[in-house]
Amino acid sequence: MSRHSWAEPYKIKVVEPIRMTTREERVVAAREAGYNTFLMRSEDVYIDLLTDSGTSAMSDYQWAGMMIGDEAYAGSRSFYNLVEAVHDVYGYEELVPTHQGRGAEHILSQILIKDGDYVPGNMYFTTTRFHQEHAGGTFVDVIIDEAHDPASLHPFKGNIDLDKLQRLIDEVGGDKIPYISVETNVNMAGGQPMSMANLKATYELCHQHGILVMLDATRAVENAWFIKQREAGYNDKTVAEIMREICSYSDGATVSSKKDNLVNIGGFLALRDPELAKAARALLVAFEGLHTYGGMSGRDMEALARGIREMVGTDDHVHARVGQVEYLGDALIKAGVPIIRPVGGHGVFLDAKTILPHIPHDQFPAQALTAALYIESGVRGMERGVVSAGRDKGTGDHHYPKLELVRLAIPRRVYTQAHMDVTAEAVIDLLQHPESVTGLQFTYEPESLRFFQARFEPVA
Ligand code: PM9
Repeated sequence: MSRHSWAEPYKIKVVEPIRMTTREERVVAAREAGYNTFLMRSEDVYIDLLTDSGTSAMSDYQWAGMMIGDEAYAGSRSFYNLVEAVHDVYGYEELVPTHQGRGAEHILSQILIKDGDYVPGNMYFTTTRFHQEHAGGTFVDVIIDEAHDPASLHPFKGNIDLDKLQRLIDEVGGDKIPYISVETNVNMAGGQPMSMANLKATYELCHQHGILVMLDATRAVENAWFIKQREAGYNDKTVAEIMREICSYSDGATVSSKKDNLVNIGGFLALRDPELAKAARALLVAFEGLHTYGGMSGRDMEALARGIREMVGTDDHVHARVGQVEYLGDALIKAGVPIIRPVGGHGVFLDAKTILPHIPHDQFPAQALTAALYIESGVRGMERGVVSAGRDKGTGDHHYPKLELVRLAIPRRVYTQAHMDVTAEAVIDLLQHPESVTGLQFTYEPESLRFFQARFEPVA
């Protein structure tokens, strides 16, 4: 029988009730949270699309693993299960476990970046750039221009622009670039993949100049799925095979296990070079925990080892995951809502600049739209625009990214298609009256990673 539709490769065994609030309650909740969805209580949210990070539903097999996690301080059996899973699925020999992705970014940045170094990357990520700058480096964006254009239908908007990279190498010299940070399925570009051909070419260019290639493999499985769909020669390969090939063009990776890996907490730095791993472990024991647990408990590591195998166990998993995101994206495209296209792997991104042309960029259109969507519908998204981009360290001015977005990130295996329908209706209804949304101004602006804890009020 040939299949025309896909369906989730699981059925639901446990449910968690959610509660619809009244508009009056949400007006108060938004004001009390300073119009920042990070500062809201989850109990005040109906459909929570703040993030796909740490919000996945684990399988019964993972929960069973939680019961047999080995909580030994040193040499936990669960750690060795994790080492084997990372080796089998990603292909790296050296594992440095951390409490989550930014723990791995911290350690990688500290062991490789010196004051005055440059770290190129395919668009910035907030915590990644923070740690690069914190270590004395300067981030340089070398993603292709199409990534900054919401309407471009380029199939691999996460690609590195090799000319931009070559220009940087010519300008500053390879010895000032310890590594390139290559993100799979680029989050801030809208969950956009890079092609295998581009990754391979990047690896070759970097190795000619003695520059290491470090992946941010946080959403590599979603990237592998897009390669299978879009790149010639990969349709007959499994996502597991494509994953191994992706990692083969790298010297290591940081991973936030709270995404692809299907757990609620955890992460790791994986490396090939044992000497580099030794340097990483020296810092690990000071900042995260012993080298056989990082920041994780034994049960966390057991569930993670199982999640890593499960994410590539069958292609049906990632098909259904990306398929659900596409379902929401397609409903919005059909209704004429401007979103980042092609629809990304982990969420749908509303183009706030186009939706709210009356709000100047320094009054934070995406932050304002995120708050308005919550107030009107109880759906919680996240700003990914000027607030997230922060300020230039030198001039103190806002970074003004070309993309000013509201991200609706879909947790894995959590919501149903009906939740996607309700979300699409909420966005479409709100866009009937975009002029009712007003700009925002800071009442509190943290010095770094300001989007997490900033507070706002409507501009009078
Ligand atoms: N990403 C997200 O919602 C959670 C924090 S919001 C800033 O998208 C990449 C590509 C990520 C990521 C987190 C991290 C950091 C690194 N790289 O949150 O520390 O998307 O586990 O990972 C979030 P941790």
